[in-house]
Amino acid sequence: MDIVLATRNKKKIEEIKRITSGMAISIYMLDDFPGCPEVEENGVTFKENAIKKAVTVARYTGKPALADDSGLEVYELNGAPGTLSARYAGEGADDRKNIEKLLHKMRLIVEEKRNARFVCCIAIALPDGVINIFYGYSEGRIGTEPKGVSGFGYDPIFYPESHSRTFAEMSDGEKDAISHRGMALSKVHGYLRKKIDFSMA
Ligand code: ITT
Repeated sequence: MDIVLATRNKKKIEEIKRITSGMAISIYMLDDFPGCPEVEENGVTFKENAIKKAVTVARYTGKPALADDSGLEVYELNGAPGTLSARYAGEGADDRKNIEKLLHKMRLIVEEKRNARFVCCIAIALPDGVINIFYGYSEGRIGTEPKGVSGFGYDPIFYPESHSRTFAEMSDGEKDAISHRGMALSKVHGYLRKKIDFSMA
């Protein structure tokens, strides 16, 4: 099955390609379809944004499209940065600035209240209009300073539950095995297997 990845985030692309490498799919990039419209991510939920991105790309390309809308939710901050994770410190802000802003906002929050989770919502839109949604979550807590150099985004300050290293201190395989994206994509794997078995029956 052909699938177009409806994302321009290079780190996400790297992770999605890595995690789906054993799946029976041929992956296309947005760069393979110049002129594909950009999507304004103004949804209130991860699901709304993921659907918007996947549907826009499936319509334009005529191929199934997979979009990932994801982010970090800090419980004590009522779920912030949430859907604004990529631009928490402003439009065009980089990972370092976003982390700085979050650590500053959390400077008075004590250890026991620094719980957070990563959310990944994946939407697969088919050209005939059918949409499937898959969620993955990774629970953990936010540290007080960045640690590690792997991964991207908030990885250097996120300690997954029952781990004493941040995502950025883990190998790719270690992160994928417990990450929100890994969890959501393993559900995608199950869906694709059923779909392929069905089409061959
Ligand atoms: P696309 O919309 O093109 O996919 P984007 O970077 O704008 O790219 P999102 O709106 O879904 O994507 O924002 C995701 C942000 O959430 C990302 O930029 C990181 O700041 C954070 N994030 C998501 N997954 C993460 C992960 O595995 N590790 C660290 N941070 C992550």
